[in-house]
Amino acid sequence: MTELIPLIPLGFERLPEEQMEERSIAFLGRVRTRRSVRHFSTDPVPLDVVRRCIDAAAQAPSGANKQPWSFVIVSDPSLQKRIREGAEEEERAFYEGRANQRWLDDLAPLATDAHKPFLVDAPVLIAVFAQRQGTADEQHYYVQTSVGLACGVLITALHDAGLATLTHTPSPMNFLSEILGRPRNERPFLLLPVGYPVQGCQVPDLPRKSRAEYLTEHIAGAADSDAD
Ligand code: IYR
Repeated sequence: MTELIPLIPLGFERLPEEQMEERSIAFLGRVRTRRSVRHFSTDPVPLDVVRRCIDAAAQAPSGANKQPWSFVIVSDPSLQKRIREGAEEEERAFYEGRANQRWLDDLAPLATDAHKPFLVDAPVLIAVFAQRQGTADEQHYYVQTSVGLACGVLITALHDAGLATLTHTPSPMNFLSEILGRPRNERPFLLLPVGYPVQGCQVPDLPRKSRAEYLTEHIAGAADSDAD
């Protein structure tokens, strides 16, 4: 017999519309200031804050509530050095031929290259692993979507807490599983340097798309017009 999960009251507070406006405006203002940072100060960061942001990420929804993610905090210079070496080896292969010309052309304006000093400068790396779909005793669902959602919460929580991140995805990242001794059912998903930007840090002046470019609306009764 299937055992149903017991139900509990939701505990949802309806906010007055004015407060909803205020909060959404304030949140948008804060997330608008998030940028990927490639130049980190070596200053240490409060690890409890980092752990709490990971707790926030672990509240993300996931397929059948399997929560198919593992997070690893690395704040050990010798491990960070090995991770840098592993990443730079993959990145050299990427920039010297694995990437197609179109991809290299798209990256050229960002001036990225195979050097990854941020992997040792940042006081913390968070390695995120995705637990594979099917193992002998458990099946996972929508793994990429679930772990991606958790990572979205993670970078937003870290930013909101006053920390800078870089969503770094050297590919392939098998070296991470080896260095960190992860079980075989876990695939590396994302490597996230976390810290403070270096003094005087600069970022490329990247535009975001405008609402008209990313939002389509179908609203009952609304005039179909470009007027506003
Ligand atoms: N992983 C490489 C290349 C790279 C790829 C994308 I897509 C970017 O947005 C940025 C970089 C690197 O980290 O340099």
